[in-house]
Amino acid sequence: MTIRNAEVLVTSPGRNFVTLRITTEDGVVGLGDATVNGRELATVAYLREHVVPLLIGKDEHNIEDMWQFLYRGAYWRRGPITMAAIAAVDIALWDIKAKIANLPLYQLLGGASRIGALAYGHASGSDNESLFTSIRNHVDEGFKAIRVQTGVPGLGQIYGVATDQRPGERYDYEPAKRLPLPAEENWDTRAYLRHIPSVFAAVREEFGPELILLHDGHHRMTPNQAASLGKSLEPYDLFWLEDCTPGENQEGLRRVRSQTTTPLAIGEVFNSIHDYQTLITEQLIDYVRSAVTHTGGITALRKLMDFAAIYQIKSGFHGPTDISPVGQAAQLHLGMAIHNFGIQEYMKHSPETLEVFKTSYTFTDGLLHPGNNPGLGVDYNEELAKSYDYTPAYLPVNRLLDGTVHDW
Ligand code: KDG
Ligand code: MG
Repeated sequence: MTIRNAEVLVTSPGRNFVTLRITTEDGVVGLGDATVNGRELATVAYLREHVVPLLIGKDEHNIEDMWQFLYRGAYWRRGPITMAAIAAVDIALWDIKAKIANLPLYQLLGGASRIGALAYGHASGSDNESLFTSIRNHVDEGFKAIRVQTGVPGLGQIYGVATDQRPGERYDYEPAKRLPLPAEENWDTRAYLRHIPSVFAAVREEFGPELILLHDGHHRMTPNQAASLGKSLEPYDLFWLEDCTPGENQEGLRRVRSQTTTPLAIGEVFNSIHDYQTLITEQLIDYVRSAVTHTGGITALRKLMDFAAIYQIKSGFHGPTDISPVGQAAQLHLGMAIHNFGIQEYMKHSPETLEVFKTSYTFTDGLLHPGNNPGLGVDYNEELAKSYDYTPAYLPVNRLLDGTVHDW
């Protein structure tokens, strides 16, 4: 019952991923995800230099003890790099435990609380016509819930808007560009606020009241602006408005909450339960956006969701393509088991990525299911992975029209 080996694997099948592979003396292999988009080599170094030496010879079964050892033992707590490194260890150990039990991981977390996890896809368009095509593509694929992002007249490339899709094409949006310097985008919040309600009005007019719609504000508004947007979107019955304002200012959400009944989701850049303390205890949000990868793994995210459950707050785990298939599988198992599951973000990985990471999760009639293979249900094709060299990539930087750096 000891860990024999732990390796940090980096691959780039279209985009970068950092994977931790732990092997026990008995030859059981567990995988964990430590990908932090645009800062990948920081988690590689943290794991290789500071964590892997601590794992060798330890009992793979003592997951809680290992979590506390890595969190409290480092003295320097929290932060995306530390918490992604801890997450990778935690996910890999849960994978191993479930494989030894010969059960899919969700069975160890309490069993299935539902037949599948309601998933939302990303649709976007530079104008309404191309947005409608993208929404139709997602509906045709079976999505019952769709995030809607749109271009804003007068602005160029902005967050969440992919190259316009043609009918039947795969939606493909990778904001981290493989460039020596970050791309720079322009932003004008007033133009955005003027435009967005008309887009949701047009989408409801075209697609009717049933389709579940979501929107991501991507941290760009002040609490007052966010309150105004939330109010103006109320007639269009959003499932949520995400990251309407930067979440570090937890008190700022009081202003938003008091002004609008549009449901709010926050937390993809958080990495600890403590980042949510005010938001949860004062019921200032409706959905927790953390990813298992960036929040210290299954052990930590399950505690966070139990805390949220007391306040009727549900999950909406972050699932863009920068969460690897390993991280996505881990949060699907958790989402199957917890009572307060809400929705799962599902941005499909590229075919190249899914050849490196063989997954057992399925998507049918709008629902994701983690599959019933023992463990997470993900295999890593090392030979193929080695053929995709790490390539530096940066997320964009956002500037207001006068050149001031703004939240991206
Ligand atoms: O790496 C940044 C992305 O994960 C983020 O921009 C995606 O906001 C995002 C979302 O809601 O998926
Ligand atoms: Mg987001």
